[in-house]
Amino acid sequence: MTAPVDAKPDVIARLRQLPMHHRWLRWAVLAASLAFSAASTYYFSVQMRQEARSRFATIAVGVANDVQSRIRAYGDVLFALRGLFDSSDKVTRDEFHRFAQALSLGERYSGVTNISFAPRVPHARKLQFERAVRAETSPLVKGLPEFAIKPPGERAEYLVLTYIEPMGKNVAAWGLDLNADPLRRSVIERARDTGQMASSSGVTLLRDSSASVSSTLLRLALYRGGGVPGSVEERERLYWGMVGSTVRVGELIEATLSKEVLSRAQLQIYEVGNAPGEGAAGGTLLFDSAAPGAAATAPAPAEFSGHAVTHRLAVGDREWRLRIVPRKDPVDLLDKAGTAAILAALLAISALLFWLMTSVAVSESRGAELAQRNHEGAVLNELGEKLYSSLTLQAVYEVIARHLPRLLPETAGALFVFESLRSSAAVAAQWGDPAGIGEISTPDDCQSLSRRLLHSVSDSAKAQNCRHFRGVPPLHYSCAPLSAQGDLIGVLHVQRSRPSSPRFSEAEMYLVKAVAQHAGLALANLKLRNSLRDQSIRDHLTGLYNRRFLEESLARELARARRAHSSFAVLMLDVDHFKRFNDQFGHEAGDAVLRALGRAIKGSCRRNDLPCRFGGEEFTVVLIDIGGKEATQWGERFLSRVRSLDVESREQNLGKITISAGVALYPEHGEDIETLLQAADIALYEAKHSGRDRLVVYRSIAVGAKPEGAVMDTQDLKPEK
Ligand code: GH3
Ligand code: MG
Ligand code: MG
Repeated sequence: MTAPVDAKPDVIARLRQLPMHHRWLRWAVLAASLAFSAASTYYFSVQMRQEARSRFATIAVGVANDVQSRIRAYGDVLFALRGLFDSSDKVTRDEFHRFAQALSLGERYSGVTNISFAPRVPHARKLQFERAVRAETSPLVKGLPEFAIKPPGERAEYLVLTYIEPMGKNVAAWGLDLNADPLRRSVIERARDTGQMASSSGVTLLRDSSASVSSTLLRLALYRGGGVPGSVEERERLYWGMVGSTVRVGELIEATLSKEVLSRAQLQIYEVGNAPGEGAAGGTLLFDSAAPGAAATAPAPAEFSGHAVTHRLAVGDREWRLRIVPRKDPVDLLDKAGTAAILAALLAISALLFWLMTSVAVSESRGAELAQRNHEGAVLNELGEKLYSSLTLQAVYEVIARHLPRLLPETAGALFVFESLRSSAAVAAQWGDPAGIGEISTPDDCQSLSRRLLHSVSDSAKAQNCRHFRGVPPLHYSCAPLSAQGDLIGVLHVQRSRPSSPRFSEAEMYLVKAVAQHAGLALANLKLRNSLRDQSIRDHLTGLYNRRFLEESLARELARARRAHSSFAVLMLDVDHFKRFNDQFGHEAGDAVLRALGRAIKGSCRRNDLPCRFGGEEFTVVLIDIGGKEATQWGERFLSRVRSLDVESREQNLGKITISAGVALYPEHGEDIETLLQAADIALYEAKHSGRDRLVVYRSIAVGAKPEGAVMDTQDLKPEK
């Protein structure tokens, strides 16, 4: 029985050691998984941005490459022109026209507004040169205004735009001295000195009245003898003219880049200057796809400028800086949705994990609770069994005191039991060291008794308290009434052994109630059993033991005396002329005499003696551990006590009562019950015959004390030894 009960706390302890018992664990796992979710989402979004950035960078590289190859193609036109002039002594206006026709400038080189040829004219040959041009008969010059070098004025040398293809809208520039304008002159000097293509951007053409149309001039020098001479001096000496072309930047871009590309990105082109301090960031804005009149698209939102890509391109001897900014978020909507989906999935997994861990923790705590309930159930069963098998009140109290600390750990308490109905209840059992326990003087002193219900207090400072405390009541306590067949017979009081302990749980209150019920029933059973036993061994009129009990007890006493070599006396008592009380005063009076004698006998006996009613008006008293002398003295004393009894019935005095007594001693007068009882009876008979109201010891007959007329009879009756 005890083994499984004691095994339970191990199960509870083991359950308490499981990892899920730690409440913080699932929170830690939740925090870790949330941190992991955030970190992964951040990592994915960074990856995605980088990918978007590199995707856009690829587009930008494409744009830069397209523009670069277009510009290279424009440069190639100039080199072809130089080839034309190098390969012939004189290139006529018609030949130049046919060359331009062959190139189909308008279709194949969009943005190129013209190609031109300008010979170097020293001041001395100015008039001669003008005359020669005016004398040209080519149909190309028919109807044109009269040729003259512009702007007017005398200069040491002129570089005169002579052939221009197509002439149409460019006629304003015919005859222009390129040396006259400082910007144009600087390109020419660079082209002359390097022999390479030189460029100047941000120029507004004469034909373009609107200043917002920016153009680039490309120039390539012509040297006598063809090719490019080896040194700067040679180049300055042999330089005789210049071929060039003019490119409108806006048109160039429109022809190069598709609308689709321009709708995805804003393109800005700056010319990077050569002036000191003019860094890459500076420069003249040549083109902006967002400027009105250009591609006429809205500028890229500022938030995407972080994705801007810059490329540098060589244009003649100058550099262009291309700035390409995305106009739409380069991060795909799908990618964004993907990141959000990853985040959502990770959060869902975190939540699921937390939920699972919480479920496991709850199951574990339920398991521990179940094991605890099992343990309590087993202890409660054991307590019940022990209570119901207890034979004495003391045993019941001991069972309570021993089991309650196991059933309700960290508690102290006491069992109050009423000694009889309407008396006060004293502490019958206690465990732990209950504080301030007093006494229950009236049922009103305990709330559980006045309400007949469990009274549980979780904060005695705020509750209506019981009055059975000495001083301040404990902070948490519970009282349960003990009842038996509807009568309140006591109280089970339980309190926390330490004030810091938690209040009583529902389960603990249930246990207090259950123990009180068990204890009440056990005490009631015990009382019932005791009263039944009393009924079977006692005579109900006098309250003395009956004859059956006398015979049983005498057998026990005989065995004990034999073992202990001790002695005892058997006294047979008989009321003298008892019939007279009945006859004279009625049966009730006889009963009153018997009751009075019963009280007197009980009052004269010690705890271990056996006072019995043998039957009718005869009594037997067994005096334990006593010799003949003391037994005689006791008998004489008792006879005189009876003489002085004053018994009344129906307010009538019954007069003097006397009794006769016969005494037999163990071991002198017999060693078995029958012999001893017979000997005492013979002695009693002798007492009656010798005059009543006296005591006769059996031996005295045997020895021959010879009471009148009885000697022969008694000798005949004397039991064999
Ligand atoms: P003696 O001195 O010789 O003993 O005379 P006695 O009258 O006492 O003796 P006896 O045996 O003749 O009478 C006993 C009477 O006791 C007979 C019976 O009616 C009466 N008696 C027996 N038991 C009870 C009882 O429980 N109550 C009452 N009232 N009378 C009883
Ligand atoms: Mg009698
Ligand atoms: Mg009698």
